[in-house]
Amino acid sequence: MLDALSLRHDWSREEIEALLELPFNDLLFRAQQVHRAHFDPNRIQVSSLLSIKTGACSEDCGYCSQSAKHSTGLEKEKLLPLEDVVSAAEAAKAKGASRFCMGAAWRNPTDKNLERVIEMVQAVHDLGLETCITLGMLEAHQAQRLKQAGLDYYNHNLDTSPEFYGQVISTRTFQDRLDTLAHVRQAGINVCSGGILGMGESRTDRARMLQELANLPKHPESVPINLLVQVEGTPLFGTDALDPLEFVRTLAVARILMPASYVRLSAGRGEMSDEMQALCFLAGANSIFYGERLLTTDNPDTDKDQLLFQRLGLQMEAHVETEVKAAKTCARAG
Ligand code: SAM
Ligand code: DTB
Ligand code: SF4
Repeated sequence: MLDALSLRHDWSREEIEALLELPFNDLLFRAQQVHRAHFDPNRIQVSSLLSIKTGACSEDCGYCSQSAKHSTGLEKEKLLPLEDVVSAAEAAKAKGASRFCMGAAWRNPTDKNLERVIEMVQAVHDLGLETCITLGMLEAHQAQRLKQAGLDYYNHNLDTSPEFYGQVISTRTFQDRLDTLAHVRQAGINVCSGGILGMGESRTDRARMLQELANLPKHPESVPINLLVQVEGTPLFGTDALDPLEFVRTLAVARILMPASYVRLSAGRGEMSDEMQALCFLAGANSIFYGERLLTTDNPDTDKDQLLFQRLGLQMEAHVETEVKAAKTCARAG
C-alpha cells in the first residue's frame, strides 16, 4: 500500500479514468489530502509571462493566435530588445511575481537566437527572479547550454493526449515533444509541462494526457493546466465550452497523480468566476500566471487577483519569503 507521500510513475488509463469519475466531493477530498501532505495549502506560486517574440510562427497549433497559418489579426514582432524585457521583469517583480516566464513564437530557436535569449535569462536572474522560457523544440546541446547559463525552468507542453494530438497540430509530433522534454530533463533544468483542456477532447483524452505526464521518468516540477482561450481566426474558435466542473476534476486528478508538483491554473482565468478559481485551488492548484497579459491574450488584473487572494487567505510565495527575510532582519536589528 502506498502512503500519501509516494510518487508513482505507473498509472494505468483505467485508474485515472476511475479517479475522474469519482463523486465530486470524494475526488476533491482526496486531492486536498494529497495536496496537504506535500504543500502548505494556503500558499500560491505566481509567475508572470512575457511574449519576447510574437506571431508569424511556422507551426499550425489549432489553438494558437500566433501561427502564421491562421488569420487572427495579430501584429507580429521581432525579438524584443533586452531593455524591454528587463523593464517588464522589474514591473512583474514589483507586483510580487517570483518567476518570470518568457515565450517565443518559434518552432525551435536557432543557436544564435538562443544566445540572445540567454542574455535575457541572465538579466532576469540578476533581478532576483526565477527564470522560465518556452521557445519550442530544443536539441540536447541547446538544453545543456541553457543549463550552463543558469536557466531555472523550461516550459514545453504535451498539450493533449497522443491520440487527439493529430487533430490539433500537424507540423510536429507528440514524440517530438517528449524528445524535447527528455533533453531538458537530461540537462538538469526543471521541467514545466502540461496541456490545454476544452479543445473538444474526450475525458479519455484528458486521462491519457495526465497519464503521459505522470508516467514520465520524473514528474514535471510544474504542470500548467490551461483552459483553451478561444481566439477568433484559429481553427478551434467556436469549440463547445468544457463543463467547468470537468476542468476542476481534471485539476484534482493532476494533483493526485503528481503530488509534489506545482499544478498551475494557467490560461483561461479571465473567463472564470472567483468561485470557480476557489474550487480550482481547493482541487490542488497552487500556482497561477499573474499579470494583465498572458502571451497575446488578457489575464485578470493584478488588483483583482490580490483581492481574490485576500478573500481566500492565500499568500503569494514571494511575499511569504520577503516576510521571512524581513522578520529575520528585524530580529537581527532588534
Ligand atoms: N512556441 C512555443 C511552443 O509552442 O512550444 C512556446 C509558446 S506556446 C504559446 C506555449 C503553450 O501555450 C502551448 O503549448 C499551449 O499549451 C499554450 N497555449 C497557446 N495558446 C493557447 C490558447 N489559446 N489557450 C490556451 N493555451 C494556449
Ligand atoms: C502555458 O502552459 N501557458 C502559457 C505558457 N505556458 C507559455 C501560455 C498561455 C497562452 C494563452 C494564449 C495567449 O495569450 O496567446
Ligand atoms: Fe507556434 Fe507555439 Fe503557437 Fe504552436 S503554440 S503556433 S509553436 S507559438
